[in-house]
Amino acid sequence: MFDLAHGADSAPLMQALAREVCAGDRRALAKAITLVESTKLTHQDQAAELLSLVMPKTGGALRVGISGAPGVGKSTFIEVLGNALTQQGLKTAVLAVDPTSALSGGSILGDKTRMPSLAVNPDAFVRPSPAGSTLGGVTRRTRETLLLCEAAGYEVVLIETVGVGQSETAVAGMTDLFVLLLSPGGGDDLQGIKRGIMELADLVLVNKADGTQQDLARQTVADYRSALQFMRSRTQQFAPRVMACSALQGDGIDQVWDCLAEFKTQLQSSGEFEANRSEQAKTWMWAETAEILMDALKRHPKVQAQVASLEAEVLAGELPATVAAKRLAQIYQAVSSSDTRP
Ligand SMILES: Nc1nc2c(ncn2[C@@H]2O[C@H](COP(=O)(O)OP(=O)(O)OP(=O)(O)O)[C@@H](O)[C@H]2O)c(=O)[nH]1
Ligand SMILES: [Mg+2]
Repeated sequence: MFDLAHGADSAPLMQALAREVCAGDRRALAKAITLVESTKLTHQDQAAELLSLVMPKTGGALRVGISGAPGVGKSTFIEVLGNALTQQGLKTAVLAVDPTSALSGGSILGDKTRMPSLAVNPDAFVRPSPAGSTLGGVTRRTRETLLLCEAAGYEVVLIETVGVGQSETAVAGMTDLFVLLLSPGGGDDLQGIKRGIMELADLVLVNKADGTQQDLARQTVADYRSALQFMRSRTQQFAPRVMACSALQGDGIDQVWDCLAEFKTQLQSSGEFEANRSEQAKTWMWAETAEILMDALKRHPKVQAQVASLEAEVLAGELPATVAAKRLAQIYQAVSSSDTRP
């Protein structure tokens, strides 16, 4: 449907799609996201046009990142929180950042049965992680999808990420607050949680605080509370909190939402909320710029002609990486300045 002949004017199509998205049409939203996720250059141009059109309608949602080790209960938690939010009348979207999806061929949210009731909830929108070979690519598409969801009227956007690698940092960079889920017991090492990830958390949740695990969960909460005292807070206004919950039984979920809402109010009144978003947008602009330039550089024939030999020399330890990088940049600078010469 979006495949227009080269040079054809896609503006009316994008204007219509933008109108439908902003009217909250789910099918239009799904279509718009497919466009944003497409790797085709024509689609990317159209997606950029669409995003510019919906931009004035974005920014209205509370953006929440949710992370934690595999199996800690992220999907169960998101499902129960999402349903609680829609019951309060808050339209909720669920996105995911899973850079491993390209390798494994599946994504953490690909199997909808893992959020069976949220997937059929008319006030919720569940979208699996886009596939991608780089975290940068996956992150970019998720950011754009987040904006589309806001334009479509979603008031809370929950972004699940796998608790591995750099994806937490990427998700923290696109959300207003970041929730880290832990299991009862175990220290940081046991749970595979790195200190850097603890520093991203505004709210640490000890999940599975039910059955025989309740006492252990209470102890874990106490342990993390004292550990967090010595850590730098991500925001000036809000010291990170530690709470227990049971996603399975739905215990403590209301308190979690109260905490998130309080966070939002406090940061908004101090101006830190908007300042954080502006800073994120600026960082995103530079990340995009770097990606566009890197792409253009890698695709240029003169650069391509040199890459193999430079890589081989670096691999063999004959050439310092910095020298090779400078040569590639110089080749690109030379060709791009001659390209623009009249
Ligand atoms: N007892 C108990 N079990 C839970 C709770 N929350 C989740 N589980 C169980 O833990 C298992 C993993 O839950 P998921 O929600 O799939 O965990 P996840 O973190 O999304 O897992 P990945 O997406 O694979 O990283 C399931 O068997 C859940 O039923 C809880 O609060 N209490
Ligand atoms: Mg999951």
